[in-house]
Amino acid sequence: EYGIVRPKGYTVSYHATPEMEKHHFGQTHPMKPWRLTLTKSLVTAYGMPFAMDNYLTREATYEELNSFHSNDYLDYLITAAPEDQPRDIDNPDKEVKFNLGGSDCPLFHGLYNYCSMSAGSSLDAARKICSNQSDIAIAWGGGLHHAKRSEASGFCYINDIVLAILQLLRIYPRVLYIDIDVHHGDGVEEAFFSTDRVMTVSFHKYQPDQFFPGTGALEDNGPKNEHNPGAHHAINVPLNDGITDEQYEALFKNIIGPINERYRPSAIALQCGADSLAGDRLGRFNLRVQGHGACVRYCKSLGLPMILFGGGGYTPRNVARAWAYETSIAIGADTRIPETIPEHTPWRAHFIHDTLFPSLEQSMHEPRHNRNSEKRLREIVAHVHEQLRFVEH
Ligand code: ZLV
Ligand code: CA
Ligand code: ZN
Repeated sequence: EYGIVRPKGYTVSYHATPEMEKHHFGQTHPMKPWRLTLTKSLVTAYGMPFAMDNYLTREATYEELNSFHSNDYLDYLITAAPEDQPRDIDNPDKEVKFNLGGSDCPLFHGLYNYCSMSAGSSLDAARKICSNQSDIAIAWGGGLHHAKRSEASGFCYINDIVLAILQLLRIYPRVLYIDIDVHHGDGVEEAFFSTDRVMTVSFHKYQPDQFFPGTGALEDNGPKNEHNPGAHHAINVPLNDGITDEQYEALFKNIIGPINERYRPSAIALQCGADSLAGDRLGRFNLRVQGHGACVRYCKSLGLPMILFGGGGYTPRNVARAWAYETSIAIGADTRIPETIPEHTPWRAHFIHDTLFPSLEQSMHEPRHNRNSEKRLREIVAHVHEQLRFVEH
């Protein structure tokens, strides 16, 4: 269909399971695992599975989760019961300690299964990259970048990205982590704070005390102690509301290009959080599906083995559009797929507009005022280039 064929000379793998998508965070919670079903339905309607290796995700094992997370956190996560079931009344302090059960990270039915499948998809993706069986591996169910070693945070319980990068580090000397979710990738940054084998780069809205998680200032570049190998290996790109495709794309290339030349990564881990799109329920940017996808296209052009992770994204129809389009970029079919959403797409009515590329006006009633001046963006690029002078190569 649509002339979509396997790309010549390289392999793309898609890691997912319908099991993960059945879970619910609760009626009013913005995270909707069902967006993964909508994504898969669009990918399938366009005929893309024919061009990829498709793997049904398994649950990650306790031992695998334990490669980053602590035993006491995992032990509690396994037994943690949702609000409507009898609780361990001896342990209210543990929920506080692990940041579980609040409104951001509720304890819902099947939570451990949801977490271990998200991690399983990212670990499978990493293993396919390590064994050279995939050149690009896709795990839209992963990308949960806020989770800490012993703490849930911002809708994230298990940091599947850290687990996957730890796998990559068994084979690849240096991994470049890039995060285009509208939120700061704090959990991944913190996990690799003291190593020079991972460089982390997050683009995000930054407004301390106003926007979650409040970290990721331009000047935060890793340990301040120069003797720590991780110094200068955390890059933060703090942005304001309303950034456009043109600005974001230029910024992305001006930052990732020089980082690639200076750091010479051997693999890329790209978190594609879709809450940076215009019209997202939580996001504040004016990115279109094309602008978000351009970041994936640019990373692909670097010719390195790469994992694509999901992440945030709270307007499911736009999440599905972006991740389906980015899947088409991975397989090199982006110029071949029609812009009109196929007639036979399940839940087609959910897309409201029948195009893969809604205009800003179609995405939101009134586009956000752009609060990013060209001057400030130039300062950000200059600061990042300055940091790179300290990076050994
Ligand atoms: O997209 O939340 O602002 C990766 C990701 O990056 C907060 N949380 C925390 C700090 C104090 N709180 C407020 C508690 C809010 C509880 C419920 C919502 C409910 C309805 C609508 C919006 C929210 C919400 N929560 C919006 N922003 C938050 C953030 C967490 C954002 C996590 C982003 C995760 C998957
Ligand atoms: Ca980010
Ligand atoms: Zn986010």
